Amino acid sequence: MKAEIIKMLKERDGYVSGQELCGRLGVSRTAVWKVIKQLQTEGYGIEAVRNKGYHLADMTDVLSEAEIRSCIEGGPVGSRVVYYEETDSTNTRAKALAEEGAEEGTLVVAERQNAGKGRRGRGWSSPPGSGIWMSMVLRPDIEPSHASMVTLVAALGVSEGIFQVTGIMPQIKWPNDLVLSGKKICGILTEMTTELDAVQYVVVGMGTNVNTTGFPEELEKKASSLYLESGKLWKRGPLIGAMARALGEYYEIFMDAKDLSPLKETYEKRLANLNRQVTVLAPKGSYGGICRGIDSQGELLVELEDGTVSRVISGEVSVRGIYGYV
Ligand code: BT5
Repeated sequence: MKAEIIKMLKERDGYVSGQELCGRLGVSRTAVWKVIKQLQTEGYGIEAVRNKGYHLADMTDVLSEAEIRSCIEGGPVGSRVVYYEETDSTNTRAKALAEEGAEEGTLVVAERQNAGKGRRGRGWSSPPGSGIWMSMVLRPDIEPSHASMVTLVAALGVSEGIFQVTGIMPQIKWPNDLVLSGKKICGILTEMTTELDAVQYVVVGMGTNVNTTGFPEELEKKASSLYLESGKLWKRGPLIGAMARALGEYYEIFMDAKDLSPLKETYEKRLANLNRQVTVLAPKGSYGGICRGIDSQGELLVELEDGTVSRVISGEVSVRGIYGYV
């Protein structure tokens, strides 16, 4: 039935009504709806409009090495592009390339990841056709203890790229998420390899939900996409190009200063929960306070009830606002 529904949707420029699908396939509306939901979570851009039916969005948004290259204008990020139709994880691929000597700025992009990674062993849902799953190789001359700042630089770059293409500026949920309307649209995973106390390379993976029309049940409440937030489908090539350019610019500023002092003000403007009550979930227990921004090392400043300021280091902690996930 799935294949038949896809076929019918592909053959029609406009909408196919639910009734027509039910009639042709001899099944109930609920059965059709279930298959549509399933297809959406697999990455099909199916729009469902009341009183009209279902419509498969124009899939001119093709990702390929040539398409990505054509959207990259130079600059340090994207000097080399490696593209996979399907891979385990672009971070794993980028690390393997870095081990083989891949230069700084190498960008690895996949249409689909079958083992997308979040932090601390968590997974990252990466269906084909709707998201940007990419990782870059960096070789910063910084101390290993400073590498976590690269995550904040990446959050600035990705949010700027999104803004330049869509006009929508996501907020940053420190340290590694971008959010819109309180839901996660992007997650960042930074991994580092050191040798003799020096950074050998850093791989920064960025997963952005672009044209995702629906999420698996367990993510529905906390995940969103640029499509769901803007009502528009976006071409991923130009988004990758804008992200790469902005990432490169912020990265150069960061590397000149070797800390976040020149970027702190911009970061704080985008910081979700600035001057709001947050809860810090640390392994030794949780505590509350008011988020007061970041310091030049990228630590989150949380003002406690007695007026002292706690510096939260990313890693083992999570920060929540008082209203749920953000
Ligand atoms: C992250 O981890 O947010 C980092 C995600 C990094 C993904 C990119 S994609 C390209 C590169 N290659 C990889 O293999 N990874 C990187 P964390 O903060 O641990 O969040 C993970 C949690 O986010 C999961 O446990 C889910 O609850 C949720 N999640 C999973 N997939 C999601 C999605 N597509 N959108 C929003 N939330 C998602």
